[in-house]
Order: sequence, then structure tokens, then C-alpha cells
Amino acid sequence: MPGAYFVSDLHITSPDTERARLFVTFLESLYRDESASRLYLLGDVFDLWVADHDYFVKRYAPIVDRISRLVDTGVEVHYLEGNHDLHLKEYWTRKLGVEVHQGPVHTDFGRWRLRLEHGDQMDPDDKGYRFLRWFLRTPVVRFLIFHLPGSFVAWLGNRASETSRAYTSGTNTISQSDAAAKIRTHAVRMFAARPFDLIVSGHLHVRDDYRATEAEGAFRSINLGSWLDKPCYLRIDDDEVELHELGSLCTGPAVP
Ligand SMILES: [Mn+2]
Repeated sequence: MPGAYFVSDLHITSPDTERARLFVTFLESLYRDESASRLYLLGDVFDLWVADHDYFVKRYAPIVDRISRLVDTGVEVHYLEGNHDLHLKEYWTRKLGVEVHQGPVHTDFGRWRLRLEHGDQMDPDDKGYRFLRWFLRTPVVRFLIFHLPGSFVAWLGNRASETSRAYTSGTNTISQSDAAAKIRTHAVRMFAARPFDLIVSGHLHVRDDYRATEAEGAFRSINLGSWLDKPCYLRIDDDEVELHELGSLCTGPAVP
């Protein structure tokens, strides 16, 4: 029975890290898995990847190579841009044949109606980020991002993500249960706008598996958490929806 796989928020910083090696192993396991028909990368796979610079292509060559082979074997690969990976179409679609999405995706897989998103647009009050998201995609900024040297773009991007990390680890940290509440509230609101059976997101780095009540719409909401804490992926087919930890079942720390 065909299966779809989902990963998010790996935040790979270099190909020599444990997370990068685990991801390569995971991608290789998909060539051997005859049921694998789709792979969804739900954003922030890399701690930084911007545009089509050789800097990133070379740096992450082992991963790029495995993804490219996966596409060649006939697996449909989708990449939803996160807030650490953007302007991907130029390289990932044109060179690798990966379908790139800049926002939420509604699609069907087997008997499931799915809504998929990175999750960086979950918070309607985050006006500062909404501006940044828009700003980075304006034609002038896009032009600069593509035409400045890759190493300079990487330097800028790394500075920006350090600043945002310092900021989020300071006053702005939200608790796991607040994050879970945010994920679920967003899911209920999105369901009301356009129903689905399953919503999958990432971004908040809090693994959460929630079954909505009948009144809310009886859908299921899964946040994939992050590989900073555990290398988990979601696999779905017509029979099951299950979080796995590279090989075994991925248990906890789902928020109750
Ligand atoms: Mn993110």
C-alpha cells in the first residue's frame, strides 16, 4: 500500500553532523521501501538554505544527491519552504525536480484529505515576522539574495538566525503547553475555513498529536516537533498514521 512520509525542522547545520547522517540514512531507506510514493519536507530542513547558491549546493551535496536519486526512483518529493529555507524553486525544482511550495498545501493522499504547512504563519499576532516573511520575498530583496555572493548571503542568514535564536531563548520563549495550544487553535480555525482529515505542521519544535473533538471537526493534528530533540518522521497510508523514530516508534514527548 502506498505510503507518504513527512519530516520537518531538522535544522541541519553541516553535512558532518549526526542529524545530517541520520537524514541521509533515512533518505536511503526510502529507495528500498517500495511503498514510498511521496516525501514531504515541511521546512527548516537546513538551518540555512537560501536561493540557488553553489555555497549551499556544495555544502549539502550528500543530501542533495540522495534527494535527487529519490526523485529518479519515482518518489514525488515536495518541499514546503520554512523560515530557514527560502527561494528554493530555482534550484530544487529546476535542477532536482522537487515540487516547492511557499505556503500551506491542501492535497489528498489515499483516503486522507491533508493540510500541510511549515507553521511559521500559525500566529496571527506575529506582525514582525509577517513583515519579514513578506519583505524577504519582495522583488528587490529577492534580486539581491540571488545576486550577492553565496557566502555573504550565508553569513547574513546565519547572523539573522542567531539573532532570532537569542531573541526566542530570551523573553519570548513559550512553554510546550502554550505551543501545543497554539497548534491546536490554529488547526481548528483552518478546519473551519477548509476541512481536512489530517493537518501536519512543524516550526514550533513541539511534537504534538491531537485528535479534535466532534464539535471541532474530528480531524487529527500532528506537529512533527524537531530533530534537535529526536529524529522522527511521520508515515501515513490508508490504514495508519504513525510517528516513527528512524526505525522504531517515536514516543513522547507529545504534549498530553
Ligand atoms: Mn521554522
